[in-house]
Amino acid sequence: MNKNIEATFKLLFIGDSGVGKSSILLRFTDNCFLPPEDTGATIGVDFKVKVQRIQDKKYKVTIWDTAGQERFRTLTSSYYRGAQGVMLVYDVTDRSTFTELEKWFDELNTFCADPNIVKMVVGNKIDMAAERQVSKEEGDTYAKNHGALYYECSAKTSLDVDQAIKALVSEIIQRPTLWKKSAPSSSGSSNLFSNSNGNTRVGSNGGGGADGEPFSNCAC
Ligand SMILES: Nc1nc2c(ncn2[C@@H]2O[C@H](COP(=O)(O)OP(=O)(O)O)[C@@H](O)[C@H]2O)c(=O)[nH]1
Ligand SMILES: [Mg+2]
Repeated sequence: MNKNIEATFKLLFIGDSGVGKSSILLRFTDNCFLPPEDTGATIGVDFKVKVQRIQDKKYKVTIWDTAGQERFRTLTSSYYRGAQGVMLVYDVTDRSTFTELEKWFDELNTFCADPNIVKMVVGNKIDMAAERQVSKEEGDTYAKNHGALYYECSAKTSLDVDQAIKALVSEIIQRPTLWKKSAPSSSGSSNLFSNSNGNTRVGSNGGGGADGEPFSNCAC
């Protein structure tokens, strides 16, 4: 399978606790949504892996999730290292999580200085339309002002989850300087295992590719 993989990308989620980062990840990789009482206990892996097909080419996408450290704002540089794409997630029904994006952008810019890294602001929980506190237009304008893509989605109904991640990966593909490097990165050791459907789990700190594929190697 690896012979057919064009490249391996590292994406990661940041944003306040409770906005739905782990739920988006689970929806994308396993196409399921856990009830609220199960999310805290069950979710909290380092990263998950999924092969994404774009224009007849296959890309291995490793998506990193926090195990709750964002609550204490203790994400470290190793979480960010080697990422080509970042999703800054907020909850459209909770304006404070939108306001807090400013701090997440600050942290991202501190740890990831590469101006080419693809950023995407994601408004989640759009299934709760009656409770919406941030309009699509406001989210879109905010993202544009920060040089980021913008998507809204619902991990619960699955609306636009795949589309958002696919758009992020497509944008990374458009920026080959982010990932077409000849030499392996020394910035992190990879410890990646995927099962037979190429679709899960296990990680260690640090970024990087796997199995001789092109390495993620951004300047962060
Ligand atoms: N209605 C709704 N609830 C969601 C959605 N995504 C996540 N949640 C709920 O929001 C809470 C926090 O989700 P979680 O994925 O743990 O957020 P994280 O802390 O950012 O990883 C949980 O109770 C989820 O069930 C969504 O799209 N719609
Ligand atoms: Mg989580």
